Amino acid sequence: MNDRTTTSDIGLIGLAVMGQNLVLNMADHGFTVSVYNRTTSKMEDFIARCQAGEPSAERVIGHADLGAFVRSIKRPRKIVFLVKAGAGTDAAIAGCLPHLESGDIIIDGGNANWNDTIRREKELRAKGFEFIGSGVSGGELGARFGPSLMPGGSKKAWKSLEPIWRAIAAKVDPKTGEPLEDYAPGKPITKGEPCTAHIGAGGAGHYVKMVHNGIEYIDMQLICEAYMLMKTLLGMKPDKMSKVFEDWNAGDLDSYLIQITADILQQRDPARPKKFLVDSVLDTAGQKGTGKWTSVSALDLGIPANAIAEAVFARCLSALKEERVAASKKLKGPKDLKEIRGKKQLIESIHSALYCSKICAYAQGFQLMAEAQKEYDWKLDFGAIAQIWRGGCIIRARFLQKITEAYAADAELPNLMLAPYFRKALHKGQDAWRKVVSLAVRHGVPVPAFGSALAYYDGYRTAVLPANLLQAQRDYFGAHTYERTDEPRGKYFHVDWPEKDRPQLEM
Ligand code: NBP
Repeated sequence: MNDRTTTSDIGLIGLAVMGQNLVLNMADHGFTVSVYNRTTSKMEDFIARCQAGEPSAERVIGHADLGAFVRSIKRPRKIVFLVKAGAGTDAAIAGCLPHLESGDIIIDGGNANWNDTIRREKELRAKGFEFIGSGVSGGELGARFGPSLMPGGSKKAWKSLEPIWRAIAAKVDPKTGEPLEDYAPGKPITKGEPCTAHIGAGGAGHYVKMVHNGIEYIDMQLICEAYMLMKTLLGMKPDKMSKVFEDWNAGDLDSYLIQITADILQQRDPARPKKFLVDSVLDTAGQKGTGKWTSVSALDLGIPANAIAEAVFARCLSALKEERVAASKKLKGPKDLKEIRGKKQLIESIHSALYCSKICAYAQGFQLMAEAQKEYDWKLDFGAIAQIWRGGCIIRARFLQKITEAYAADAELPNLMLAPYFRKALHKGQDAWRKVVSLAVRHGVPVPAFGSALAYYDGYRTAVLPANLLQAQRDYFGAHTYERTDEPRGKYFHVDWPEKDRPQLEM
């Protein structure tokens, strides 16, 4: 594409939406970036687009030849891969390896499964290369103007990548945690605290990105349930609900997802301008797998991330559109319902239900990461993780500052719900939260995320659960043994159940 002999600061392979935007972000911050794409015409189109209107175009160097691309980068080379996760990443890395030299650093910025990242790191380390698996969050706009970046890998490799990652990451005000978002092409934000930090070794970065996405699933589902309640129980139109979300965005629910919900609900349908677009969007949600991975990991590690899993199942249920339509004609809901009064009060209660459920959802995500760090021998800094999520990413929210503060006050916090700020919020909101869930149940409105978050709260605060009976059942049919309330933990007993008089046997 060009024959410049410049040595670039970094290289990037994969010029789809994320790659293109990350390249422009790096170039805006003064880094020279060599770029390569499997399909050369896409690279050429991108270079042409840069030259037609991007202020930093001169720092973007296109290459059609992979060897020339690699040779154009300063050593030790840093090469970011932003290609389709899974087999695409393996193939792209394999194609590049013959051109690399020992000590070069491969950075996978795709949505890799952390198990793949652990495997790739081991394989590449054995061949003499460094490997960083970095979560990149914030979609297209985040990549362009400041993503949240979650890198995992060796400290040595991170040291080399750090100046670039810190420069291009989203920035927040260090005191308030508010995102600094006034960034235009060619005029990047250089002040503020960057939303990136070394997460840990191996797959830690991609694991934390995965949990971020799991939380994103539940955050979105909770908002959708609030919308469903206002629509179904109160008959509110999208523009009226938009106003409610806008009001909420000025308070403790202030977040990117609440803001875009307010925007979405105002949007008219271009095809039918008298209608709101949201009413024309089919109610089936897609998914790419990171919510499922989070739930599978929670099941593997034995962590009760039930609300996160429920958000994944809610998408699965939404996908059964034809079945639901057929069932809606056959399965009856509750009858003789009274008209709902006290609209303003119910909206306030829905706000409380949303906020309390959100606290539970984050508590689950952080509890999961705490277990994962034990399992995979990582050292995660939960305050720093919340800090990284304050800007750039999809779940950015004022709320995250409170999580950072909670872990700053107690780094060993066993559960976020126990931090004084969140405990107080749960105590204050729980009556309204219970009212909303019972009203929804009474009226047959599905609120799986509100309900499962409440079950988590109640389960976690219950000193004696019915698992005594459950364990007895297990011992009855499978001799699985049980521990006793009046004996130290770790001593196991079994009884021959049908013969009631038999003495207990200590195992
Ligand atoms: P896609 O995930 O759609 O991937 C397209 C890119 O992968 C193209 O450049 C394509 O090259 C390249 N590619 C494929 Br497919 N197979 C390849 C192979 N075997 N060898 C080399 N290149 C190959 O792009 P995206 O949406 O920009 O996402 C990039 C990564 O970032 C993904 O892992 C994604 O999960 C992650 N991510 C995406 C978002 C988002 O909002 N989109 C957010 C955060 C993270 P081609 O042009 O020759 O087909």
